[in-house]
Amino acid sequence: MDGNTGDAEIDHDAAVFVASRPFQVMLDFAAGSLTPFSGSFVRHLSDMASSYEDQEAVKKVLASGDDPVIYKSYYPDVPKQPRHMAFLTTTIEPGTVGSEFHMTRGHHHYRDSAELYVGMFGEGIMIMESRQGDFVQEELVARALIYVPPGWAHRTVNTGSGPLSFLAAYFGDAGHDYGSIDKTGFSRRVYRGDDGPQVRRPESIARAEDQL
Ligand code: S6P
Ligand code: ZN
Repeated sequence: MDGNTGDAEIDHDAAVFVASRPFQVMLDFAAGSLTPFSGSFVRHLSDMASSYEDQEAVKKVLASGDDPVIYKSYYPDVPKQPRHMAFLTTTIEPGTVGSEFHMTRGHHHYRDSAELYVGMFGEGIMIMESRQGDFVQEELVARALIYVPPGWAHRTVNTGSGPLSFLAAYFGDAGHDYGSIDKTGFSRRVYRGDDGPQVRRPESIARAEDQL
């Protein structure tokens, strides 16, 4: 058996496996970024205006000419293929839109698969909801690991007074389904309350349920 090709002779997945080489990047625990990174994206309020409950508050901010950065992500070049592991850092700026804390857009993965979150700095809450409607919230702080099982939509919310930064690792071929969350939203939202963050059903949903 040829040492260079022997595995390929018995690896029936080889046709879909994109070869790549090991690499190292540095996690910047102060800036919440990767060095070096291959790509990055920024989501401004206008990129996710419909995600927030208080549409009057969204319109007011955007009409003032402001379009604040809500979060920024950095990622390395990992093939979007089975058996690879993609990862990226995200830093959410502090603040609220109306009384709802800054948050990520939130998504399911097209291919239901697990994801691991690692808190780097700041204070936040991750809300997660299964396709069956089960809801779980977990605190995301420095050194917290949050395991998101396959089939659970997830959104991260910055409830602190400074930036919230974390690393997330997921399957290369997981894909991101934003459409279903854009359409139905999560059953709970995270609001600034007098005594700290409140995770509760939006008023509109609570009212509709009261009438049932
Ligand atoms: C990727 C993982 C996170 C988010 C990031 C931005 O699967 O869950 O890295 O991509 O926090 O959130 P979103 O909802 O805009 O992708
Ligand atoms: Zn994800």
